[in-house]
Amino acid sequence: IHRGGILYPRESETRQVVSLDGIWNFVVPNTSNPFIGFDFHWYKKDLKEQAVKSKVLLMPVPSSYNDITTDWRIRDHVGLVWYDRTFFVPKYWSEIGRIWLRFGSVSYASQVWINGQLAMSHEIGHLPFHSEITQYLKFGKENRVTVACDNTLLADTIPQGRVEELESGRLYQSYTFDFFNYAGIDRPVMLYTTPKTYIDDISVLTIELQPSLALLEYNITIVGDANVTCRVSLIDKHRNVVATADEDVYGVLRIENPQLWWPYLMHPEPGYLYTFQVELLDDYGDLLDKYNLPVGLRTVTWTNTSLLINNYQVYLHGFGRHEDADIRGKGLDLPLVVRDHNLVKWVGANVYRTSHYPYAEEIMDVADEMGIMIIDECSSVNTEFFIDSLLAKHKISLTELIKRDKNRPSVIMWSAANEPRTQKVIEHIKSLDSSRPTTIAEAQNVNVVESSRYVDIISFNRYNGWYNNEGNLDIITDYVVKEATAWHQKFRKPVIMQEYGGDTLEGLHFAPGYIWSEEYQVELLSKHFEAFDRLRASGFFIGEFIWNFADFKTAQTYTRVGGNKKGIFTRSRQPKASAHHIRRRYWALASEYY
Ligand code: BDP
Repeated sequence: IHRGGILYPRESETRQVVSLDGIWNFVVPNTSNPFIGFDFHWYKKDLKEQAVKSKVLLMPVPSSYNDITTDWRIRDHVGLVWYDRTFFVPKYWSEIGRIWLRFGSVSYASQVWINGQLAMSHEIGHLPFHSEITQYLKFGKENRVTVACDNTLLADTIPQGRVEELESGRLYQSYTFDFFNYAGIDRPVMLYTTPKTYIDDISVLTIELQPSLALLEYNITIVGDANVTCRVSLIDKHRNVVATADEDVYGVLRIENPQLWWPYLMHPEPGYLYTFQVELLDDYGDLLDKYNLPVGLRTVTWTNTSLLINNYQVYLHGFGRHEDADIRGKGLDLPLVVRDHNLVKWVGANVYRTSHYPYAEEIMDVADEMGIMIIDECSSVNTEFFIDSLLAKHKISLTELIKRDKNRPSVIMWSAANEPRTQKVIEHIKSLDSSRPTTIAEAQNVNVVESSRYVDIISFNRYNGWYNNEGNLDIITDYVVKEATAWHQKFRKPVIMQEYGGDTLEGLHFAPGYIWSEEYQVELLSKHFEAFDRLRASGFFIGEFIWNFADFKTAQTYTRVGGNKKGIFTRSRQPKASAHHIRRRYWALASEYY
């Protein structure tokens, strides 16, 4: 596996990108021998040639495979599945340098063969991986890519789970996290080219903002010929070059009268992006490689009572979310991505947390562009204990996440999730990026938690009027005020209510509000709003996040009717009464900025 940068494949004068998305062949091995694909080297020939024909299904990529068929055995499958497809590589590609294959994510452990040769493997879901595959390709001919994907979750996988054998002999995956364990090739697959000497990674950071000046620090990694000139330029929306440098792979650009990246609702033109253009030139001044990275100029700073973007205090009002939809599960779906962000804007939210794993890069692109702030969470949820191998993997997942998202202006905070040995994880984040604050969504009581000692911002999740005191709306306001205050007093840090809410079946009405009805959800939210207003007056409370943006699918349990229904939008992204209610509040909060 390639250990360098993980830049998103972008076309340029020197790079070509070809999508391998589409309908792939898909086989679920017979339960009598789950390893049959390895025993019989399924990667050496087309799946259609190997497996019984009726077993080869059509599987869209990107998509989770679970809800595509009508077979519950595929929905609840535990273990390996196989994918393949063929593709052509033009003859002239043999002259142009390097060919790469990149998966936006495969959930979870995966191995990839090109023409029968193992080309790469990767373990953690929700994160991209790529490798150079030039040496495995047949140029000017048909090629085959085969993927084996294993969704088994164990004590040392991320996330964790347990596999039991039922009396029927079937394997059953249990897990404690509250979202369906979707699996498969769930994000885009891209074939792309780079020259032999290429731009491997870019890091940018706004290091200073003065009234009419911004300083942007950059660091570029080049692989290949060391004798190249690296020229960088910052280009604005009107294609004007506003700053350039051509001395080194490291430097600081000075941008006069910069247009800053502002969060949505804080500026008439939020989400302003420049293009950070990197060019590699040879001795004759000829272009070898070129990469265009969208960047936003903005700073994030924090104190023990506040969070500041571009030196302005922000109040965060948004959601916890999921990548989840009917049929495609966690598969990337661009219409849904844009619809979701339009709803985020409609409701007047300025932030969301990527609970409980890193979201697709295409989603993050939309947030960057619209000025929606993101608390970027790594895939560690409900971690019950830490064995060394799990800690090592948790660090790998954070490294991969930060490498992927470090340049995104939308990412204003890293969330390391919940677990006991937090200190090591937070130290690891700080060693990779100290420019953003860290947090952890704490579900435990303030008196038993020590992990928040290490983070910069306290986040707590609490279900008053739901898991605690169900039906008793009148206790909510005081409980929330007391608890948030206790967190601040114990750790002297800014505090966010990172999750609160209640399940609501759309169309269920009761007056007065009764648990599960739309009225109850509205009242439950109102009681929290009262608490938040009191807390805001005390100065350390910096954000409110409703759980959840939309209804989502979970494992089958008797507490979930068709999934978790705490959304203010239904799973098909239509508003419940609560959405209209929140909209009034969020827009009123936003009016304070202007
Ligand atoms: C929280 C979890 C979240 C669940 C939520 C709930 O962080 O994943 O979906 O509870 O039960 O504690 O709705």
